[in-house]
Amino acid sequence: MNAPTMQGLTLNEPKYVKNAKLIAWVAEMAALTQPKDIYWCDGSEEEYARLCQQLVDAGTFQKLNPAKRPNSFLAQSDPSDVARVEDRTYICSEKKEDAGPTNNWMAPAEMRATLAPLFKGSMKGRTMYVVPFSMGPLGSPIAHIGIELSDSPYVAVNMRTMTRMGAAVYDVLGVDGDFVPCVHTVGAPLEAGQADVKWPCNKTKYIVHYPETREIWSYGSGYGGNALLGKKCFALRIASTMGRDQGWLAEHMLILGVTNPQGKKYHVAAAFPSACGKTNFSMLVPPTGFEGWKVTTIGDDIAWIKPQADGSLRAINPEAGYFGVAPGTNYKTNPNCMRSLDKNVIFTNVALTDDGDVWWEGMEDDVAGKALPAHLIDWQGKDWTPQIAKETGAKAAHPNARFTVAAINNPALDEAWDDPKGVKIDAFIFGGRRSTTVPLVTEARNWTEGVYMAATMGSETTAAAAGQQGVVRRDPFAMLPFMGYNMADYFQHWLKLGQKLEASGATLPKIYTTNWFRKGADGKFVWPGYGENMRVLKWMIDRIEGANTGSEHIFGVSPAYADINWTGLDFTPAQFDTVTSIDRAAWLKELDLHTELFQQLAYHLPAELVQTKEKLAAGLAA
Ligand code: SAT
Ligand code: MN
Repeated sequence: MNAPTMQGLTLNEPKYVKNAKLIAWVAEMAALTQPKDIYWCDGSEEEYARLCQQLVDAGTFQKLNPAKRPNSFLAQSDPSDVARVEDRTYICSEKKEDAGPTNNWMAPAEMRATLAPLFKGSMKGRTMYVVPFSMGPLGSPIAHIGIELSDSPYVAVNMRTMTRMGAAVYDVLGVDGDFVPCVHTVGAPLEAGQADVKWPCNKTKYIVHYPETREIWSYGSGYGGNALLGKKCFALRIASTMGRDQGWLAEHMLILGVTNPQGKKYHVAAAFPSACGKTNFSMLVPPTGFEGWKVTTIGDDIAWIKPQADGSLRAINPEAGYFGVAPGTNYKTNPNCMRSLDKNVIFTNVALTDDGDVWWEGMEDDVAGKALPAHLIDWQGKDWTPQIAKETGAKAAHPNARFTVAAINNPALDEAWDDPKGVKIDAFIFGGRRSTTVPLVTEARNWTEGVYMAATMGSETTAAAAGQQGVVRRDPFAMLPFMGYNMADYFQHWLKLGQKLEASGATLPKIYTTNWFRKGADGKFVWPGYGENMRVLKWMIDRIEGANTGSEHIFGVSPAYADINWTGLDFTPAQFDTVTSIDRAAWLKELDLHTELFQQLAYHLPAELVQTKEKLAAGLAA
């Protein structure tokens, strides 16, 4: 068609693009944002290499030493653009109640009027990349398609790793297929003759979702979940509303397979807030004492879960790569991850070594007493030495520094990771980051109590979001920053789904809460975590198999010391007590915070949850 746009731009869409709605939308967005040209990504290897080289030439990427990290690059972002911006993220439903009290809201018409002048001409002097992607295996009944228009080649190459991106998406889309339109600009137009910067972005930022029309508009940031719109924006915020309307779940969950020595396999979906070790848990290496056990990764961050006719729940990972936190990752905490990062990686905001490799805080902790590098270039391009770090506290890598790597790099990748049917879920885990109060592991007695535990989960904030770190906030289902609609309606959606599955006679997945992060009197973590979490996982599987281990307390069922396999780990009953004990006074205060949350979410809050709270409170008082 090659329709000219207002600026005399030609769309130049490839012959295989036949979707009229898509072509018209690209023309409309080009007329609005006025890029200098339009480039349709095909997702090929050659294209990836070419765009990476272009990013090197522009100074955004540094090519790492190919002898150390083949085909890998380092990007250092603008220091003001390093994390998700929750206070700039909006759910623009027609009615405020539909966004709910936990989301920023603006009426769609008002937001459109706010964004129009910002997007007008926002891509001047830049190329608009048309990025076609499938969230989930191409053509899977659980998958959905999106098209991202972005003026950032960094976004285009990251999307190729993070999603099934490329020309094959147009075959699935066909002439009249549906897609979620995603528009992204860094908000830094180039006037004629103006030189570009390494990491263009804008002080003003808007991450906007229109759930009713299923659109995403992102302005001003080039980083992570603000800019890679398939991830949190589509796969969680928009998809959660699709799930509400269509009867399925879009969750902030890893999915792992765990196979016992007899070859029986289970699948677990686990929700943790950002930067609380989801990638580590999904790639867990069973420790000494668990010979013959195997853990395999289906996904590390997001799960789309659809109920089946037989009452089971089947899950896919909508993503195709990992955008994981680098600091703290090493051969001890996550050896599979370290091996995944051997080649073909984009690193963002880690430090550069003098021999052209990468480094981040914690990388040296795999071997006791290992020396720090004598000199690095830190994530802001400045000299870093152990001495400077000691004197100024300067971090070599930003605490939210990330790697972008394809799932196929992961040596622990599950053979079903790309199966369009997904995998059957046997258990859900909800894990917060709490220094106190919440015990190591608790099994809910029933679905409603499980939903209650997930709904009232609290967690200490991390560097994944801009703002203060380490303060406890309620983070229901680890979805607080990612909910596309009213949180109380979402609780109801979970309860209803459980009732529906139960009515079909199916065995519901068990629901657990965990807390790997309790601290002792010395302020240090007591539970060793990482691979040792297998010990807790095994107890859950024993329970799924019907073992009557553990004992019931006010909140559910937790293991006794003797119920856990301790072979190969020196962990005393006293230490176990520190991570499992229930402090009644602390829990009474905790329940007050649940009350506060329920007051905030009073509109549409399911009565079952209030009743559950009263039951727990009565148990505590007894
Ligand atoms: O920056 S992202 O939103 O993609 C990562 C995260 O917060 O989990
Ligand atoms: Mn996440």
